[in-house]
Amino acid sequence: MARSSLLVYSCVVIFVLLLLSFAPRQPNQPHRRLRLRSASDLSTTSDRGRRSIPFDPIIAGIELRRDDREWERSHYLPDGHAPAMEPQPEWEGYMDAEDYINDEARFNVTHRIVELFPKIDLSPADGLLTVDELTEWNLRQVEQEVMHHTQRDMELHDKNHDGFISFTEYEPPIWARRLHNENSSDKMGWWQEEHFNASDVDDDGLLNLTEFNDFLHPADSSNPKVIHWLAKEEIRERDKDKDGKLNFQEYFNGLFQSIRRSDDVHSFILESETSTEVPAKKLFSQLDSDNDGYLSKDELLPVIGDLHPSERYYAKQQAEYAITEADTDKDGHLSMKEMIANPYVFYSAVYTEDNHYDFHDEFR
Ligand SMILES: *[C@@H]1O[C@H](CO)[C@@H](O)[C@H](O)[C@H]1NC(C)=O
Ligand SMILES: *[C@@H]1O[C@H](CO)[C@@H](O)[C@H](O)[C@H]1NC(C)=O
Ligand SMILES: *[C@@H]1O[C@H](CO)[C@@H](O)[C@H](O)[C@H]1NC(C)=O
Ligand SMILES: *[C@@H]1O[C@H](CO)[C@@H](O)[C@H](O)[C@H]1NC(C)=O
Ligand SMILES: [Ca+2]
Ligand SMILES: [Ca+2]
Ligand SMILES: [Ca+2]
Repeated sequence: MARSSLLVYSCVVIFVLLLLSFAPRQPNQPHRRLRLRSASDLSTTSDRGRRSIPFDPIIAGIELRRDDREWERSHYLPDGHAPAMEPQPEWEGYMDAEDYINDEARFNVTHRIVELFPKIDLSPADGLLTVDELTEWNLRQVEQEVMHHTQRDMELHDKNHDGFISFTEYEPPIWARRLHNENSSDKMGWWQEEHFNASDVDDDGLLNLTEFNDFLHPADSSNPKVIHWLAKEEIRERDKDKDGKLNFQEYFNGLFQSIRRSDDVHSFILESETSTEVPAKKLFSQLDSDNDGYLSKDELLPVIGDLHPSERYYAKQQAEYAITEADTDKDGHLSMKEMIANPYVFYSAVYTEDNHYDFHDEFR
C-alpha cells in the first residue's frame, strides 16, 4: 500500500518536472513584490550585524500591527483589554498588508518618497540628504519600534498594572535566571539589582516606561548611571585578578578584540600595522588617561559605544549603505531624483521569476 502510493507519487513528480522543463520560459521579466520584514527581523540583529530598520512609517506600522496580533495570540493578557482569543488564520492581516503595499494604486513608492523626503531633509533643508539626516531619520524610526516592544514587555512584567516595574516584579529571562543561580564568582550582572538600580534614574525604586527601556537597552540610554553600569560590567567580566581595574593582559584578552570590530575605531588603528599588539598598546595608552597602567571604569567610557553598538550605530550603518547604493552621481548626498530612481534600496522587495521566489533583501 505504502509502496504503491510512493510509486504514484514519484510518477506525478516526474510528470510535473517534465511539464515544467518543456514549459515555455518567459523572457527575463522579474516581478518585484514589496515585502514586510518577518517578525524575527523586527527584534533581532542579522548575522552580519546589520539591523534592518524600517524606512517608511506606513510599512513599519503595518509590521507592528501584524506583530502585535501574533504577540497577543501567544501571551495571555489577564485584564479586561485582552484581545479576542478565537484562533485566527495565519495569513490574516499579513497577506492583507502585503497586498496593500503592493497595490500600486494605493501604495506608490514614488509618491511615498516624494512625501517623506522633506521630513528627512531637515538640516539643512537643501534638497539633498546627508548621512547625518538619514541617520537621524532611521534612528527615529527604530526608536519608535523599540519603544513599542518595550511597552509590550512592560505589560508582561507589570504584574500589578500600575505602569511601573519594581525589582521584585521583574523576572529575568530564563537563560539569565540559570546563570544567576550558579554560584560562580563571575555571575552575570545583567538583570540583577544593580542593573535595575542604575536604570532607575530618579531613585524611586520603580521603573517607568523610559527607565524600563533603558534597562532593556542600556547601550541606547542617555542616563549616565546606565552607561557607568555598563562600563563596570565590562571590568567585572574581564577582571581576572579582581583588583577592580583592567591591566594590559585583561584588556588585551577579549576587550580589545571587541573594540577592534567596530568600524569607527578601526579607522584610527592604522591598517599598515600587522601586529595587533602595537595598536592594542596605542589604544590602551590613549584610554589610560591617568597613566597608572590600568583601565578604570571611567577610562572605559569612551569605548562603551564600540563594545555595545547602539541603535544609532545601526542607523548610521544603514544610512551609509543607502547612500552607497543610491548616490548615482557620487556627490555623497541623495537627491529626491536619486531616491526615486532607486526605491528598492529603501523598500525591501522580493523578485519573482518563473515561479521561483528569489529572496532579495536589500538590508541583509
Ligand atoms: C507611481 O506614480 C508615478 C507618478 O504619479 C507614476 O508615474 C508611476 O507609474 C506610479 N507607479 C506605479 C508603479 O504605479
Ligand atoms: C555552589 O556552592 C555550593 C556550596 O558552596 C557547592 O557545593 C556547589 O557545588 C556550588 N555550585 C556550583 C554550580 O558551583
Ligand atoms: C538598589 O536600590 C535600593 C533602594 O532603592 C537598595 O535598597 C538596594 O540595596 C540597591 N541594590 C543594589 C544592588 O545596589
Ligand atoms: C520616567 O521618569 C523619568 C524620571 O522621573 C522621567 O524623566 C521620564 O519622563 C519618565 N517617563 C515617562 C514615560 O513617564
Ligand atoms: Ca524610577
Ligand atoms: Ca588608568
Ligand atoms: Ca548624490
